[in-house]
Amino acid sequence: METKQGGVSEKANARLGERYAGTKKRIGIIALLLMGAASLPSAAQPMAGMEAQKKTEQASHQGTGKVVSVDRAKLRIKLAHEPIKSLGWSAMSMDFIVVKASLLDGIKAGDEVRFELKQLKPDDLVLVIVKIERR
Ligand SMILES: [Cu+2]
Repeated sequence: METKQGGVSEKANARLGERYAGTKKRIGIIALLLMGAASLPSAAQPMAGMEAQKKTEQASHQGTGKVVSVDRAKLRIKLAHEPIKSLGWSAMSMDFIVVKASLLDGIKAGDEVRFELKQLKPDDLVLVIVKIERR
């Protein structure tokens, strides 16, 4: 039992050593990357700022598709949408919620539409339609 445990811990130590060596290597790479970033032309800096700002906003996604059915009272619309790359969604038919009934004014089954999906709250998993128009 004791010898077995000793063997295990020796192995664990060896593994820890490997991992430490790996970490050192990674730190070296990170340092090189940071040096690279520091030497980037200053024109790239506003872009980095914009990217950071984007993350604090709620994500918005554009889609296109065909209206299958509309349920104004329930704020629902069923769309056969085309792939939405920004979400990694393939084409499918599905129900969406619209933020307000007036968005559905003049929208009926069979219409070809373009729409915008948005999270209402940052941690919301549900994306709702905030804009929809015939195309
Ligand atoms: Cu879908």
